[in-house]
Amino acid sequence: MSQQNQSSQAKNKRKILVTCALPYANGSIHLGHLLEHIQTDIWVRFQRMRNNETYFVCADDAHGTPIMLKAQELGVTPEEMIAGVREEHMADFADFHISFDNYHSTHSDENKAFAEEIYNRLHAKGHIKTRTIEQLYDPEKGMFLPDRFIKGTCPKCKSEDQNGDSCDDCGATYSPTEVLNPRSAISGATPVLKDSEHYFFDLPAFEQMLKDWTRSGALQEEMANKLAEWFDSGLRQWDISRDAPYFGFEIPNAPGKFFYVWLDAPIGYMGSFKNLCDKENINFDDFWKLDSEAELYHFIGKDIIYFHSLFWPAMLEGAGYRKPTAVYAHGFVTVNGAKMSKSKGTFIKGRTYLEHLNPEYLRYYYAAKLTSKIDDLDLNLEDFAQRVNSDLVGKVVNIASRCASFISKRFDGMLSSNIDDQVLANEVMNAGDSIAAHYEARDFAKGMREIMALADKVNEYIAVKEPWQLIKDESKQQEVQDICSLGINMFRTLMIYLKPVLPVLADSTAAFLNDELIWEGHKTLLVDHKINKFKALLQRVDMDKVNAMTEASKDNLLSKDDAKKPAKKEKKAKQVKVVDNTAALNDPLGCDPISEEIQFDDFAKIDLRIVKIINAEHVEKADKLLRLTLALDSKEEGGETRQVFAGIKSAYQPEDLIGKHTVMVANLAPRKMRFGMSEGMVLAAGPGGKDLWILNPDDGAQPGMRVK
Ligand code: NOT
Ligand code: ZN
Repeated sequence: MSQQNQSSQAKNKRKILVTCALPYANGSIHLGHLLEHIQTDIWVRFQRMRNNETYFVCADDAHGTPIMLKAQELGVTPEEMIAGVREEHMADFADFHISFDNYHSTHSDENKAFAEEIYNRLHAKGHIKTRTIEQLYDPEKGMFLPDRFIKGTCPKCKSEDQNGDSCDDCGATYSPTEVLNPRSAISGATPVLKDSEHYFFDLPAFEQMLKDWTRSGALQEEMANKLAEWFDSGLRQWDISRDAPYFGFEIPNAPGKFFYVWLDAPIGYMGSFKNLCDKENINFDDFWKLDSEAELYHFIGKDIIYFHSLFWPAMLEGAGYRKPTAVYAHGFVTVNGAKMSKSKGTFIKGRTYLEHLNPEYLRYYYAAKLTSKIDDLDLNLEDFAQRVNSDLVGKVVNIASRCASFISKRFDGMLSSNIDDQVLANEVMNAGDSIAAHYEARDFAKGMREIMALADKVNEYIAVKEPWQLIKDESKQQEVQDICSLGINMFRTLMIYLKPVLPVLADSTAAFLNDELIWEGHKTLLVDHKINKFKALLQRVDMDKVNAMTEASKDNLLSKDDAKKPAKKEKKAKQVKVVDNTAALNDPLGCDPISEEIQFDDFAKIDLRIVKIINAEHVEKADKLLRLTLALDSKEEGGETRQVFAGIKSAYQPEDLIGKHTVMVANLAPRKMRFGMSEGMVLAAGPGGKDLWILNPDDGAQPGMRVK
């Protein structure tokens, strides 16, 4: 790098501090937490690759009543319990390659000092108010009860054994004092009302500042809209104190009163960073003082927006610290289209995943689906396997495996000094800026799509050139070396782009190529360069292992709650013969053509559509199946298409089907078959064999029509 270049880089070097939400110290890390940690880690690794001075800190959120009670239940001190959980969390994150610079605890000296300092400053400025409130108290246990520790009868529908603040049966929400026949979930005693003086943070005093900050670009659009609603309904003072016994920090000059866990949780970001600064001689104030030019980002889940976009900036402002540059919220993870469920085995712990699958698969899948929006993200396990196999194994690593053996066997591991196709090389090299912009904007899905489109082009180039044919011709040896060298180079450039997502694959690639894969390397090619022998870089995702993981999740997560619930009565299914047996034929393993009775609601969920068969072909080694390509609308090109395997070979030759119309189930979850993904199901009527009927184009039904 030229000197000029170096100094302009130093000038542009940003100082960035990044956090993700602090996991509670009483539970295991699951795939929901990991969405956030992976998202943040990718962004951080990208910033580091761009030579920005970047720090990534997190901690366990160690305070509060649930943690105190859990420790009692286990017969250990809260300190012992949180120490053990922190070790477990750190190991889980490390194994998913989350590259924290520091992982601390909110139960730390640093955090205590900041919590007291911030509170004292707010107090001095008159932002702390006190007021006596009446609350439910467990006389046996001798403690005030948080809402979730009160059980009783719903005041609206009279359903028994409901929560202190909401009813699972009728969905009503209410105040814990309205619950009928209330009892303490801890001791079973009947709670009594008792007075206590509480400390409040005067949030309404910060309304104007918060409104300005909301419009400063610090928040995603959806979040700013949510805030506008909160402003409309009026800000309220925030109760920041809890009475002893409580596991937390005692409030200065308020014996027996403790900071509510949510007060010192965000301060935990500062505490963890201070702990890092002291270890590594970093200037804390550069990042937190009022006029700091450093950037501060919090990555969080959508459920805790309120704390990060109202309380936290107001506390910082009131205490004379800088506010976050931005708060980035993401949605929740669903698995196979539904909320993670213990009974289905889709409530998957990080550790259980690691026992069965490579963490980089999940990093890639999340990256391929993450946008800058707050939408939920579905981890469809079949799609997960299919996507990782087709993109990473089938596209990216495939480039290296197609080219590497020729280079090592025939050319002594040397890459050529000729560039066989400069246009292709330029296209791949020039994509760096656009891919970087997608990373910066947290639009990882777009970035991954762009990278995979380039991988497709490189594979196409190799397929057209057919080096495996040329190698047989003595006079074409140079050409083979040139083609395979370009292939290896393009693989290298793509791996530079993927390095924030796939740090381990990038490391093995670096070792294979004798190159460090720094970001700037995307602008250059390796010529006359020696590489090492190629070893398999990535295994395909094995669906058996995915299934073993969900099986294992069914066992290890059976909680007390699940055990208590009566098993759902198995409805005796009345069996009805289906008219059409395409479903059975569609599955090469043979599936039961008899199905159970369904309700109207189940039927209404089925999206039946008229589609046009735009291609049909034989499937090698399948005696019943045809591979169909279906157009879901009547557009000539560019419309939505689906691949479906249909068991209608007994009735049709592929060429007879092209141009015909049929009805398909358009919202069936994609399913991986031995021959590829089947993205729906087509319906045909008839007894089977030669007699299976579909629609003719002149029947009047047009593609895109819904079937009523
Ligand atoms: N432990 C909390 C949770 O919802 C997150 C705390 C994040 C830190 O899991 N805080 N703030 N503000
Ligand atoms: Zn109710």
